[in-house]
Amino acid sequence: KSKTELKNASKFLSYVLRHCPEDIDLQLDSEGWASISELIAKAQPEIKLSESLIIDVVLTSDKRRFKISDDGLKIRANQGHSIDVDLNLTSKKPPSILYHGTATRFLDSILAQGLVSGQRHHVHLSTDIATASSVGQRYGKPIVLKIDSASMAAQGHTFFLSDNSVWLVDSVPATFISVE
Ligand code: HQG
Repeated sequence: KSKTELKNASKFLSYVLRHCPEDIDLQLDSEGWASISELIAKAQPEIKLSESLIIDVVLTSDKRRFKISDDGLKIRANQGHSIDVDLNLTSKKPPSILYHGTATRFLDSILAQGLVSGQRHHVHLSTDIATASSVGQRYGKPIVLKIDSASMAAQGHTFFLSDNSVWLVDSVPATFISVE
């Protein structure tokens, strides 16, 4: 399969599994799972998916965005949803420092209000600067913020680790943020 084919399928899966399943009349269960056969049927004629294409997208995804259920029948996104799904995330003690990549144009607002989750369920944080920088690049000139996650955890903020190793938290007050 070509890179373009994989990328288009990945973008389509992100869209329907994280944000708008109703656009193709797809049912997700309360934990965000969709039946793979139903997904393939309902994706047509918008995009031609097959089981092997979906498996290739899951296996080649740089960020491991999706997961196939143990029985092989269902798929869901590991994080990044704007729709209400319960991923059954368990809270976990974070590393003492985490990073958030954003665009320079958001900096003033972030330093005034802290990081907020916006459309998504959580603020997304990374363990490394390079990942954070590439996340920030999506919105403009990237800037990496350093988050004092140890102090946040000590003060009662709950952190979660997604299946694809993204750290998630409800919000980050400005006092815990510095420019890396
Ligand atoms: C910014 C991608 C102004 C925030 C990535 C970000 C990630 C504020 C944007 C995942 C703000 C939200 C999530 C405030 C936050 N004022 N701007 N107070 N608080 N922001 O896309 O973290 O490729 O919802 O800095 O890799 O960029 O889709 O979040 O710039 O893991 O799999 O508001 O999405 O993964 O943007 O990205 P997003 P994000 P995928």
